Amino acid sequence: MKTIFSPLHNGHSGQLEIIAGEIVPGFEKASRAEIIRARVESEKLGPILPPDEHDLSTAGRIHRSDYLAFLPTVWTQWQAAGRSGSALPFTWPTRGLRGDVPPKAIEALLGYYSFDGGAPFVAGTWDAIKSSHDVALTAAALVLNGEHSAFALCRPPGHHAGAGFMGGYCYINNAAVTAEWFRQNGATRVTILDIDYHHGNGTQEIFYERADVQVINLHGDPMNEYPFFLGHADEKGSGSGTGFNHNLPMPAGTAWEPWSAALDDACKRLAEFAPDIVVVSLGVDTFEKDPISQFKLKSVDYPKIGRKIAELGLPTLFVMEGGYAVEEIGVNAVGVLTGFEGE
Ligand code: Q9C
Ligand code: ZN
Repeated sequence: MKTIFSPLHNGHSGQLEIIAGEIVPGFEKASRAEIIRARVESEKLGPILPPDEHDLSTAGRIHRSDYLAFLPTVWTQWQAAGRSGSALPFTWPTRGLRGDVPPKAIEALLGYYSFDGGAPFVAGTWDAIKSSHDVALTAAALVLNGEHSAFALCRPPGHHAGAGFMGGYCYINNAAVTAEWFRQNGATRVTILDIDYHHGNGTQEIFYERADVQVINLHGDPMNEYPFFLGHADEKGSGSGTGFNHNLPMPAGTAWEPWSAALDDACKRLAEFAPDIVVVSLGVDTFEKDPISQFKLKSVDYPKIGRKIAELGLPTLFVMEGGYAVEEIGVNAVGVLTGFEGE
């Protein structure tokens, strides 16, 4: 399996976040991608190739054009306002406020285009976002051109980003862009199978009214887990998309047995849909030692996940999402891929 990777992700580093009332270094850090890349090498998964440049036309079909135009300007606007540190919002247009009037001040625009304070900008953030997008589309092209699978080693991740907002470390929804690109380039049906610990709220929103892209999510129950405000089992799609969104929320403490039963359920629904291509939103924050998550999967479980996905027998694109136990992130993420290849 080929891996697509760009070192430009490294410019998106040094961010801070507030968690449990404390300011801490961001969990979504550059070493995550570097450690996965090193594991791809040491496991001899296959060649590691740089991305080709792709324009934002496909992203423009799933994201709002004003949102996409805003992202490359954030750091410049932040600096022009005399700020330093990380560009972060602290005001959001929730119920009772005007969410229909884009403001002018940069800190207000950041709130207008986000659903939380979890997507900071530093100087290299836009170049990292764009490189992650290019990584995803370059890997997608490998699969469309006949490779059975490919690994998009994306950083930053994407699945929390919706049509018009960022959040949860995500800016452009890389997996959603590839699904749309597959649809534009000959695939009739695509499934996005999201196995990140957190519900992929952005992906769900983007495809919620569509019957051509099935979205299946396995995740921590949003009653008690981020992103809290989407991801319940009764969200099944709307309009012609009704029946094409599947949520499988699970409680804190979920270990391999119930989690893999949910994956079997997901694979059954996926097989019934019979997509031409599967896009896996690959998060390994389901790991027992993940610092911000509550599931109990072990390193030996990740190859079993890959094997179950391989049994579908479909062309598969793996798109990297979350996973914050940095020490084991390479073993776990690449474990899924080697499991898929049957090693
Ligand atoms: N201070 C992914 O796994 N943290 N994202 C809230 C707000 C939420 C996880 C941060 C964790 C987001 C791609
Ligand atoms: Zn996650």
